[in-house]
Amino acid sequence: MQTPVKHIVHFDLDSFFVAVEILLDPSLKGKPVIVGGSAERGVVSTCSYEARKFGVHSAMPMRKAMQLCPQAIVLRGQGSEYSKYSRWVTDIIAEKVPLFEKASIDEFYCDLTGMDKFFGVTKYTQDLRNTIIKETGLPISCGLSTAKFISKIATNEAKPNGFLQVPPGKEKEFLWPLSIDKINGVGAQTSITLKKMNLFTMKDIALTPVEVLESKIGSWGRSLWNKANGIGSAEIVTDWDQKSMSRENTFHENLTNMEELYSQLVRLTEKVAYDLRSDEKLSGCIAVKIRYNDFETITRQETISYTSLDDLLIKKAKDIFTRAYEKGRPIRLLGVRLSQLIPFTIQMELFNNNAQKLNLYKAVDDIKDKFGSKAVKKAVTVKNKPKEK
Ligand code: TTP
Ligand code: MG
Repeated sequence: MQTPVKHIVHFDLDSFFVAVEILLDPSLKGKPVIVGGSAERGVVSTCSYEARKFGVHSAMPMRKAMQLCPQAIVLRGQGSEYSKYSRWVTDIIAEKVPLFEKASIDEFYCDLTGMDKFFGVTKYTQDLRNTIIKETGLPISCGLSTAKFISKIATNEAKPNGFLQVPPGKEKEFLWPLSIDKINGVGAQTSITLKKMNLFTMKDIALTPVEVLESKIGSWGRSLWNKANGIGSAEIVTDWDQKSMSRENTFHENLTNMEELYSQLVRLTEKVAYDLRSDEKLSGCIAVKIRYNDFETITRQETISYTSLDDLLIKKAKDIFTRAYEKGRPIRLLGVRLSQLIPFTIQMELFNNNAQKLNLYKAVDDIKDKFGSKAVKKAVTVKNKPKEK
């Protein structure tokens, strides 16, 4: 039996952080705008399409961006607003599409297979895109095809503010003229290797024996060859919002001392934040679990701006704990759980002075990887260390 054709839409907001800034200050519209860190040490988070004309792009050092486009308006960014709009778009999609995956702060895959029986998938996609634009005011582009990677490329080709459909059977027609650099995962090094082999377009890849590709670029060769031939996954990860990460600790002796409890909370949050960064995720929800000595257990959670930074998570964990804990009552277990996880495919934390913080945490993570988690601790967790079971 032939597998039915899949209909996969990929959505990605256009110059997302800047688009939010424009909603907050419409006078920025049409101007070269950069969201990023300081001119000395920061990098560009993103920029408006007007600034892109000057060659500015994400992850470029701010110093270079300012040389290329000195007239640009530079903003430091506001994480909580971006999280709010990201959630708004997620809610609109969730209401209209049962099978969808949030692939990053501003991109989504939706499986519309089956809906073609009731509505045209093209019309459904266009209507959904228009609804997002109308309700939130944010420009968004999308691509519709039979596989995730083709739809993502179609979105990029449609940007800014466009829609591109690659109908079933037309995959090669669309893919073959494209440069290999348009394929997600072809890094700078692979690109050089392939170009040395005189392979420049997807057609060149498709017409090269797969064994030759494998011998030059390893296992990635087959996956690239498959892509060039229009073969790719259409599987939507639907349980992305049910996954969570947690750390908890049962104490030898029940605790009532606030300082000790706070220091335990910091330790647990540090550990789970480390897990989060190791898994290259951001979290949008934090929960604190308290088990009293009589085994009564309470869990309180709070939605937060997407983050992977220790200090923001620790602050929230402490807030939640302080509100939930009945002071003086002995505690036998504490836990911290992070949920609403989204891939950290972007350097989301790079606004304000977060780049430096993230680098610091990453450096600490590296030491923990090398020497174990006990190697580095914050001062507060060293001072008050209760016995663990
Ligand atoms: P992208 O979707 O990659 O970029 P974009 O939305 O700004 O522009 P477009 O999609 O139209 O090309 O990333 C989404 C947001 O993630 C972006 O607005 C800012 C943030 N980001 C960073 O902070 N650092 C980065 O290196 C990248 C790529 C994105
Ligand atoms: Mg985007």
